[in-house]
Amino acid sequence: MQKDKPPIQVFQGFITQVPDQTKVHFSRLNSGNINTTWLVAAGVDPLYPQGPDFVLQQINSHVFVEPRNIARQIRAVSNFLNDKLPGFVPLCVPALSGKPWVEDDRGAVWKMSRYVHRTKTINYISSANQAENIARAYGQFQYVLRDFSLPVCESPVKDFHKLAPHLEAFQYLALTSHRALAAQKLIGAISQLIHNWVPSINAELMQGDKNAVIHGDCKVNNVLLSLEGEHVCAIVDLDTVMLGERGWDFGDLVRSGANASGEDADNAGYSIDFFKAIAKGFAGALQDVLSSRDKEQLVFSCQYMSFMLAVRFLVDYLNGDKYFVVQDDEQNLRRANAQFRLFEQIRAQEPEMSGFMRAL
Ligand code: GN1
Ligand code: MG
Repeated sequence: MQKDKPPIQVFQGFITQVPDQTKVHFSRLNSGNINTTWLVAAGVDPLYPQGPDFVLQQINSHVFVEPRNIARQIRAVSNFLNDKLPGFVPLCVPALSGKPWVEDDRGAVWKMSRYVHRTKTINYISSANQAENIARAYGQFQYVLRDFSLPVCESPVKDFHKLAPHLEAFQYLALTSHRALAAQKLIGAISQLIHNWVPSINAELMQGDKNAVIHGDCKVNNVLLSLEGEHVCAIVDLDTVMLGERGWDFGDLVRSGANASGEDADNAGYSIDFFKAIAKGFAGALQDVLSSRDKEQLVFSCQYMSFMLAVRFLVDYLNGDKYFVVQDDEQNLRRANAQFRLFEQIRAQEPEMSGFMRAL
C-alpha cells in the first residue's frame, strides 16, 4: 500500500487542465480501513483557491482483487445516480485515457473523484433528526438503484457479507493462531453462539439471495453532511456497491451510527432511540418495496452485522492484521470486543426494536 505521496504522474494521468503543475499539493486523508486516500489541491476551482479539488485513492488490491473492475463499476453507479439525483454521489474524474483509473509504474490502480466542499463526516450520530436524515439518504440510495443492473461485478469482495466463510476462517484460526490465547474469552463466546444462535439465522440473510443493489459499506461516516451536521449532501465510498440483502446496509448503519463509543473504543454504547430514528428514515425511503417480512429482517440484521464485524475483526487479529489498517497490535482485538459488546446490547433490545419497526 502507498504510504508516500502519490507519484505526480498518477495525478497527471487524470487531468492536464491544472494552472500550475508545480503547485499540486497532496495531503493524506486518514479515514477508511482499506484504501489509501489523498486530497489533492491543484488550484482548479477559483471559489476554493486553496483546494482541495479532488480525492485520489489507491484501490487496495488485496481486498479488491480486480481493482479495475471496481473503478469501472463505481463510474457506472456514480453516473447513474448523478443522472437521477445530481450531486448525490461525488463525480468521478475519468483518466485522460478515457478509463476510470490510472495505473502507476508499480501496477497499483488509482481512481479519482471531485472533492465536495463545505461538508463534514461524523463517526457517531448526535441527534435523532441527523439519524433519520442519514438513514433516509441510504434508503434512497437503495431505492434509486432498485432497477439498476450492476454492470461489472455483483460482489466486489467475494462472499463479503456472508457469515459462513468468516466463521470458517474463525474456526481455523481459533485453533492455529499464536494470538488465540490472548483472545480466549471472545473466542469462547463466539464459539458458543455458533452452536446456539447462528443456526437460527435465516438463509436469506446468510446468503444474500435477495438481489437488491445495496451500498455494501453503509457506515455512518460514508455520508458527507452539511457543516451544521443535519443534512446529507452526498454519499461516498461506492467501492462495495453489490447485490445483497437490504438489511446488510441497514444493520451496518445501525451498528456504526447508533453506538456512542465508536468502533475503536473498549466498550459499546448502543442507543435504541437512534435505532428508531434510523428505522424511520430507512424504511420511509423504501416503503414501496419493503414487505413486513423485510422489515423484520432489517431488525435482525442489526444483530447479524454487529456479530459479523466482531468475527471479522477477530479473524484479522488472529491472522496477524492483514486486512484492516491498524495503528497497534491490539486494535483489531479491541474492535472485535467492542463489536461483540454492541451485538449483546442490540440483542437485548430486540423485542422493543421489532415492536417499533412493526408499527412503522
Ligand atoms: C472497512 O472502507 P472502510 O474502511 O469504510 C470494510 C467494512 C467494515 C469497515 C469497519 C471493503 O470499511 O466492511 O465494515 O472497514 N470494508 C471492506 O470499519 O472490507
Ligand atoms: Mg469502504
